[in-house]
Amino acid sequence: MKQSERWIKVGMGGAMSLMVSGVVLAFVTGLAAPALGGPNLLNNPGAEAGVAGSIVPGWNTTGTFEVVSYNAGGGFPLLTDPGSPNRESKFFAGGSSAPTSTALQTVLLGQFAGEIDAGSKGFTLSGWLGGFSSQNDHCDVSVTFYDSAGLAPLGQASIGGVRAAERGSNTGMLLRSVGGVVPVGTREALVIITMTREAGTYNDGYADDLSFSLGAACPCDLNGDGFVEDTDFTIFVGAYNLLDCADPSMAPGCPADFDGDGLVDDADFVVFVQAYNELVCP
Ligand SMILES: [Ca+2]
Ligand SMILES: [Ca+2]
Ligand SMILES: [Ca+2]
Ligand SMILES: [Ca+2]
Repeated sequence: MKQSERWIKVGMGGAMSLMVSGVVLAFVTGLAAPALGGPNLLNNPGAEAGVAGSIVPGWNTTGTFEVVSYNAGGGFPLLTDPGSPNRESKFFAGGSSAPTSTALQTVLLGQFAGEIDAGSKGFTLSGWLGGFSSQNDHCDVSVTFYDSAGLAPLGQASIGGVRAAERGSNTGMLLRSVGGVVPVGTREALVIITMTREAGTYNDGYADDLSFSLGAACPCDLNGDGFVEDTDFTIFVGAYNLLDCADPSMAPGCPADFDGDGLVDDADFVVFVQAYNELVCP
């Protein structure tokens, strides 16, 4: 990346906050937050395991939930249709006939108990969701947090609702994302994909490249005072100027690399700006 392509010009002094505000106006809409922090905890998140039309490894399914190959014909999504850049060869679909098809997977979170109970663990649920042409068949994905007994729901978040109007009546999938703080007491998370048929006989709720990951509850609060403000921005700019997490001058753990790709770059700046705009940590 050329330095001239980077957004922040270090050393602007008092102009920094103003510039951040301008970027908020320009970029805060239309960008889904990337998964922050840790790895994707889902098994078979992109439908690549197993065989198309057969059982779906990693997920317990109901209805006619199935895996379909891109370019399968019959109006199914093409490899060139809107969707995940990392889609590989298969996606999830609602299947041949059921008006509602589901797939669920439980993620055990006991290894994170300490941070969860301190209220310092955040989560991100994301996925590419969509449907067929002008039909309103769609996909919703929810995560519900449970205690150690697996009985009492402690909280829930969901993404979905990518109906025809949101797709411009085109076949394909759009990225949706939601995040928050993992409720205190959580020991497992139940992720449910729900495909809903609105038209025709085939349930054309589609999904690919789902992700459920945990990270810091407020990763952009780089000095840990509960707010994302100018002090954090100064720290961020220092890391942005170094760019590479491998730089010996970078803070240990490279905390400003919010999307975990090994660089502190414009993608991280977008994440920072969103948090800066909200100011107070969740
Ligand atoms: Ca896939
Ligand atoms: Ca349909
Ligand atoms: Ca702060
Ligand atoms: Ca990064």
